[in-house]
Amino acid sequence: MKTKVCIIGGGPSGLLLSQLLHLKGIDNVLLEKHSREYVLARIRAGVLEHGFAKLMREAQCGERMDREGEIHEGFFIAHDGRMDRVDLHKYSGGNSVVVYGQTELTKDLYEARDRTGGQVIHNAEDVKPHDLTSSTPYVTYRRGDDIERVDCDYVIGADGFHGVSRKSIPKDVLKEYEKVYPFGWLGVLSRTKPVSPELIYARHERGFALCSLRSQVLSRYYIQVPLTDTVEQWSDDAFWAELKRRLPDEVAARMVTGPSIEKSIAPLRSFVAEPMRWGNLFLAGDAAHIVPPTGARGLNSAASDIYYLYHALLAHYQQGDDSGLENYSAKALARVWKAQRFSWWMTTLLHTFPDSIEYDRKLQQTDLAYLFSSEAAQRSLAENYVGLPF
Ligand code: FAS
Ligand code: PHB
Repeated sequence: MKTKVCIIGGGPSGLLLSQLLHLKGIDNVLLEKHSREYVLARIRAGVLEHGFAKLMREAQCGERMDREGEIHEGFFIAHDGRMDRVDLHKYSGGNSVVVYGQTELTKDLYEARDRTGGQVIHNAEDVKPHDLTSSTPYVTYRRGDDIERVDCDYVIGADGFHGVSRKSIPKDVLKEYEKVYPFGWLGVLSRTKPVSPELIYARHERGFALCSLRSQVLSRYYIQVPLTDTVEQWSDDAFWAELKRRLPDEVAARMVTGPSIEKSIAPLRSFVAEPMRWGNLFLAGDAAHIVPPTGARGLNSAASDIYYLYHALLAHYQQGDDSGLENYSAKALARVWKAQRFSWWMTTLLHTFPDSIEYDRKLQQTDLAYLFSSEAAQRSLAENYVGLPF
């Protein structure tokens, strides 16, 4: 088959770009290696920057997000036996974030693609991009015994950290930067009333904890665990007991516990691949960069990639202007690295590091004391958390 843009990966990055391009009449085909059920079974991000929410509305996919999502104008940091609130609205010049699960957002994007006759091909196996530096790139994939081919102008690698796209860039061209953290997050989803109307990030000597939510009847909690831990080692009771130990007494006392409906451990890493373009291949989202989820930048870093790619492809097809495509990698990476910095800072501030010394712990306490004594510091945190401009 022939199309203008072939998108590899049916996660939020690929789907959002596919829908945005479609609405502007730019023909595209999306290849996803798994079934839709498999993709939608993954529990991931929960906080959307205002820029991401705006893109969802522009893609005509924001209606349920606006109806069911929650606008959050602040969050708490629990530390040293106290709770301090970060006023996002005040310190970001009136912005906020939307709390709405990535699973729901991905569902909305799939439904939009269905509604608009999108060409989304699931269970596309052995997807392989070819001739990426030629003017006639193409992508092959296997459906059962048949090898199918998609001829296109551009290939978008939105296939996540483990995808095929980044690996299609020659090793002597690609530069990878990685930082692996010596711990992971054990996450639990439970049909319980959230312990707090706003998120609580907790720094505790036993380890980091996070109280988040998906709705007023669906809570999402995390605790920092050693990389050697497995989900099987953590009963629900053990999880709830440890979470409470890391929270202020008054929060722990009102915690509503219940059976976990999802429980998983995610390792924490910071990762960036440069460049994000090679020939007519453009990387977007987790295919090019990963952050520890502490600053809620993962999914949101994908948003600016999609925004830049969408406008660059629009300029190419509508005005013959290729400046956006030429500048994509540099422009996307400039914002990606700022999200990397913020995520690293939040992670370093709030987690306990196995090899830390007393001096490090004093610095963490001082960083928090400075944060809540300085409007400038809170403005910096707030502008990063609600999302730097695209
Ligand atoms: P995705 O990985 O979501 O999607 C890529 C898609 O490509 C997948 O559907 C995959 O099946 C498909 N694919 C892969 N290889 C392919 C191939 N060869 N051919 C075809 N298709 C292929 N971010 C936050 O902001 N907050 C969080 O709390 C948070 N928690 C996370 C927990 C986990 C366990 C993980 C892994 C990530 C988490 N993230 C979080 C980050 C996450 O939300 C990503 O930023 C987001 O999924 C990025 O979306 P995509 O770029 O679309 O990549
Ligand atoms: C979540 O709700 O899953 C979530 C929220 C904020 C984060 C990370 C995860 O920083």
